[in-house]
Amino acid sequence: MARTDFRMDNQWLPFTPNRSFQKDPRIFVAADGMHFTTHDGRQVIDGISSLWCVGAGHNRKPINEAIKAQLDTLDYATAFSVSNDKAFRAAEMIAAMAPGDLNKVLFCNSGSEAADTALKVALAYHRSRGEGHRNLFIGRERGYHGVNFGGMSVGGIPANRKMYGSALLPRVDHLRFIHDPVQHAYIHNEEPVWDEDLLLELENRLLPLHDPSNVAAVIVEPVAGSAGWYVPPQGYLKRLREICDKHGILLIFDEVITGFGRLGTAFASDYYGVQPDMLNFAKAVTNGVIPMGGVVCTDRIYDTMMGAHGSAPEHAIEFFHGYTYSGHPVACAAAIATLDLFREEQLFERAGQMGPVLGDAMHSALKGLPHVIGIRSLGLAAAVELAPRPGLPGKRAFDVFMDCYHRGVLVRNAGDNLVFAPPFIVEQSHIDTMVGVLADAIKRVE
Ligand code: PXG
Repeated sequence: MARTDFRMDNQWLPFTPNRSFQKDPRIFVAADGMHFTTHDGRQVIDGISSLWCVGAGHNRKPINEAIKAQLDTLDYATAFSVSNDKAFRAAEMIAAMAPGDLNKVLFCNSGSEAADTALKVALAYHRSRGEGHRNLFIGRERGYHGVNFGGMSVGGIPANRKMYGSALLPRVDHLRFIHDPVQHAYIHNEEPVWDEDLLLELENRLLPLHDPSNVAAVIVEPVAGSAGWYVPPQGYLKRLREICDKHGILLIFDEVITGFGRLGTAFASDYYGVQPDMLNFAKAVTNGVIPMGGVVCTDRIYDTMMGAHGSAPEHAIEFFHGYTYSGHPVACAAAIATLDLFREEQLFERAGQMGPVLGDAMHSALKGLPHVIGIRSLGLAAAVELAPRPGLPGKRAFDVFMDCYHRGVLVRNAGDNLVFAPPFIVEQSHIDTMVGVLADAIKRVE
């Protein structure tokens, strides 16, 4: 049991097994660079950038200083019918980084809100064009777009459908998942080449079934992140773009994980050379320090929405949506400082360089170990998949996660995957420790 001088009776922990946590608490009290300090004074490597957020590492002075300065200048201003200078500047920087004509940023506060915002833009956009019948969404099995009802509906997480299925959006269908555990169990910084065309199903089954003229948008994560870092087949996203274009369907990339450097480029959209109509972001945009999310839309979407109201009085709101904290000045100050820091320290390039180092270490240390049935690395993230313990899916990976934590490494267990996605400042020595500790834990686990 931990030595704590605080009560632990009142926080109900999110996405956490609360009962086991109470028996063996894992509590951080400080962080710097690549490391946390725990409540009992130990150092733990943040092997997952605190769930894909902290690209620049912890406790970065330029970000902290920008936040402090913002608090002393403009702490908060409402976002509706007025705005603030930092929100315009942050939007300008994000639009400049985003590919092509993705130039219009709608701010929100999380990836979940970004998902719901993008789905609402899709409905409103089609309605503005006189195609209100386009109201069906297509997501993908095992997709994760957050916890709100829209994101859960287009997501493909079985536990969500089990628990909340009765309240999910009705007009949704799903693409097949993008994994072949036989042919492509091991992927090392490459795009797997499939014999089969995974998107034939969309063209030959889903679209004819629903009629393409009823489909508002397809939403996918370019690389399936929280499911356990699953990489799309070569050409998949390009072909998805072509199919959407052919049928007037909007394509939404959820880049909450892949956005801001994880693949060594600003966005996965750049990595794959495919531009969506909307791009969702969150997490690393502020280095995780202050909540922020958003959706970048094309000029075409924005112009259409504005044009549709050409005959409406000028005081009419064109998009009936927004959050109290959309474009919060403190979050925007954090975003501005974070994006400056990414550029000054060339951290995306660094993520691109360190990715193969992580991938090499994972493949060479873990392939062939007991229970290992797959390893996938791309960009600065890598996953090892374990065979599930019979009757107890996820338990083997959970045990490995706990073992690693106690030996000073924070890894992410996702189903029976263990995933590393370290800050971009990671060094070879951290990778050696992370992967060494993980390998030992896998050797020990039953
Ligand atoms: N979209 C994607 C692609 C995400 O990965 C969200 C939306 C939701 O974001 P918020 O900010 O509402 O949590 C996410 C969140 C994991 C893991 O294990 C990943 C996320 C959340 C929790 C765990 O990789 N991503």
